[in-house]
Order: sequence, then C-alpha cells, then structure tokens
Amino acid sequence: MQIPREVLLRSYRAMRTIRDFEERLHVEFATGEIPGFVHLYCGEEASGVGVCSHLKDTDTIASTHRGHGHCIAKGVGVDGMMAEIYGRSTGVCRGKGGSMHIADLSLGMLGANGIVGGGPPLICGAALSHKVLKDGGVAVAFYGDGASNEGTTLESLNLASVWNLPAVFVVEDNGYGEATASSYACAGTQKDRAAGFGIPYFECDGTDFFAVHETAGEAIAHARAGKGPAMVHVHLSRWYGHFEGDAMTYRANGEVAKERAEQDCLKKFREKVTEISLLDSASLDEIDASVRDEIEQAVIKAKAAPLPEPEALMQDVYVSY
Ligand SMILES: Cc1ncc(C[n+]2csc(CCOP(=O)(O)OP(=O)(O)O)c2C)c(N)n1
Ligand SMILES: [Mg+2]
Repeated sequence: MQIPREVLLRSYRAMRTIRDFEERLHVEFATGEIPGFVHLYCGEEASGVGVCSHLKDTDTIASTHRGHGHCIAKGVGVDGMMAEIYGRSTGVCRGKGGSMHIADLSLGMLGANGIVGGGPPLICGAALSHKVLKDGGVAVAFYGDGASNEGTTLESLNLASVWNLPAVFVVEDNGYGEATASSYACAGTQKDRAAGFGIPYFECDGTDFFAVHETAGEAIAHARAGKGPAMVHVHLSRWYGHFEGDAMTYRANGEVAKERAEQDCLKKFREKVTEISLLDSASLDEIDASVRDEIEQAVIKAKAAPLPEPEALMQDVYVSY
C-alpha cells in the first residue's frame, strides 16, 4: 500500500517525539523531581504510531500504564503531557493524573490506565457508542501480554464479538509482564484466544512501522466496515525496565543492547524510506532537530509551571452533566 508522504512525515515525527520524550524522562526521573511511577514505551514506538496512523480524532483509544506513546500517537501535545507528569497545573489533566492517568477526551484518548486489563472493557463501551450513534468510529484497546491474561480482557473479547462491535484489540507483546516472561505466563496463543471468540487475528513485527501500518490498517478497516472486532498481535520489545528504577535482572546480558542495535524502529524506518527514495534524509534530520527543541521546551515549561492550588483538590472529582 502506498502511504502518502504527509502520513510518513507525520508518523516519523510521532515516533521520534515518543523516543525523545521517553529518553528525556529517563534522565529527568533519575533526578527525583518527577512524582509517582513512570513506565517507558521506548522501543515500542512503531506500534502506537502505526495503529493510530489510521485513526481520526473521533475514534477512541484506551491505553495502559505504559501510555505516553499512545497519547503522543493519538495527538496529545507534549507540553501538556510533560507538565502532567511533573504534576503541574498546566498539565493536560491539571496535574492531578500524572503519568498513568493522562487523558484527552477531545482527541478520543480515554486515558492511560493503572489497572492492567482496564482498557478493553472501556473500549467495548466506546465501541458500543460508535455503533449506536452510527458515527463510523472505531475503538482501539492497547494492552500488554500480561493484560491479555486478565479476566476483563477475555470478557471484553467475548462481549465485542457477541455485540459485533467496531473494536480492535491490540496486544503489545513485549515478552514480559513486569519480570515474568510471557512464554511462562501466557497459556496457549493469542491467535487461539482470538479464534475462541470468533475474532479475526492479525499479527506483525512491532519494530517495523510499515508492517504495523499495513496490518493494523486491515484490522481497523474490518471493524470500521461493521464486520465486528479484530485482534492485532504486535511483537515488540521494551528497552527500559518495567518501571523506572527496575534493575532488569531478569533479562539476559546484552538482550536489550542487541534489540537497540538491530530492531530500532526509527533506524529501520529511515533506512527504508531513504533507500527507496520515499523521503530524503534532510527532511528526517529537520524533524529530529525540531523534536529535540520541542522536548527541551516542554521540560523547561513544565519545571517553571505552578503546582495545582489546594482549592483545585475537589474540582473535577465528579463530572457534571
Ligand atoms: C489489575 C492489576 N493487576 C496487577 C497490576 C500490577 N502490574 C502493573 S503493570 C503489570 C504488568 C503488565 O504487563 P503487560 O500487560 O505485559 O504490560 P507491559 O508492562 O509489558 O507493557 C502488573 C502486573 C496492576 N497494575 N493492575
Ligand atoms: Mg508485557
């Protein structure tokens, strides 16, 4: 499938933004200035971006505890995200959510989620709304291999299938749930699980933007056409610990270094697009420089922003209709 130039440029920018955002957070978190927990998406960029490259603002996604990449891929601005992670009042959730609760409903980003397996049920609700309202929208749940074992996820697959919902289940399989290998913790296969609920199954290399784009495109088109849910099993790797501070003693020596050297989605993207002259290096270099500056500014602005006022504590607790 021929991907338009502006989609390629936008997707590269989104992947580069996620990478730089995460690499910078890794450094900033170590200073102790960032409250709470941070889980980095570094290494998994092509998945969120490849999937979201098919979505509009009116489509819905639900994310995980490792949610920064999904937010950026769905168009949430880095200034508001960085401020949120620093707990500042200028944050996208006014500094009250932090890393694991970034949401922007105006962009169809229902939120990062500290509850493993919390996204799939939300997506059934969102997909039911899309179906009832007949707005042509699709709802996508990103979840991990660990979350694939949660009852909530399996119930959601069932519900989405029996209600024929426009829902896409994206299993981001990075091989580990915390320190436990998925080869140990996941019985059977994701493919068999999808088949068990009568759901079409797709799978792809999550370090190759083009593979994710093509595969997710088919799954999303299936759901958008009213043919019911689909599952996309994305194989990828996380480059940092489960959370910032995890010593990763459960990974083999050199495992991550090898993945960084050989399976870097940004390097693969650049090699492919320049080799077949879809884009030139200069345009990619320009994006790199502009993103570097954007992230730098986001950190400066977040650090300078005020914390929420005490009076804000009870605001936004309940929704008013
Ligand atoms: C319901 C629930 N159970 C357990 C946890 C603790 N926990 C947080 S992340 C995680 C592992 C999730 O693994 P996976 O779904 O593969 O996502 P990954 O971290 O690999 O992106 C666990 C067990 C939780 N947050 N929520
Ligand atoms: Mg995992």
